[in-house]
Amino acid sequence: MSRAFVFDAYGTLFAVHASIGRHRAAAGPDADRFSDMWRSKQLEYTWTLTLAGRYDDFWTLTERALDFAFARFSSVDKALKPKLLEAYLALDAFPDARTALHDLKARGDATAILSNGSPKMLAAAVAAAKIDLDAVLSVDRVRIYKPRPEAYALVTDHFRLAPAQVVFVSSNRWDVMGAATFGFRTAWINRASMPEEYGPAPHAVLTDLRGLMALAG
Ligand code: LAC
Repeated sequence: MSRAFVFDAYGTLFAVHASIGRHRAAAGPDADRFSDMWRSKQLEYTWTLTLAGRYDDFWTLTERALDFAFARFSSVDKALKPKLLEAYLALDAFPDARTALHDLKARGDATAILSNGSPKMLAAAVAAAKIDLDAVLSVDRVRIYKPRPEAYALVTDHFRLAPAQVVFVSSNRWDVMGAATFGFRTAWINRASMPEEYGPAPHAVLTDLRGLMALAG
């Protein structure tokens, strides 16, 4: 095996807003802003804790961010908390995820997840989505969040590959930046037509995972 395709989990393979999607009617008119706040606080906590030299696992931060969103949007009923957390453990995979993973593996490339998610969260998400990968790597092993290089090094250590033999796939532009800084080839899955930021440009910018086979063909 001379190449690995490594995927970010949340937002790339799994739809982070699917949790609120299942409870949209109950959440009310602020549902989307509430979900955006939940996601942005979840990420912010990973960055600020890592900068401060601290670590709490991603499930703890996911719950803490959800508590913040409830405090910020009083219109959303706090009784939804256990249901939203339960749904977060079994998020929908994007429709293109299973096919992309299958096709890459069939061609002989290794496939993996590298995620900030805790091992418990990732095992639950992979099982619920019925996807198959060669490795599911969590930053929990090093207790430092992406985009720190120690997190991306979990991939090269696991597969014993040089960074240039890894194609890192993420819908999070900041994650693509971290992966490129580490030396990975990068594919930014820009599902939401977001503007370019950070630089230098990723090796590929795709609207979904279907273009990955052509990229590496
Ligand atoms: C992850 C988050 C950051 O899966 O999307 O690592």
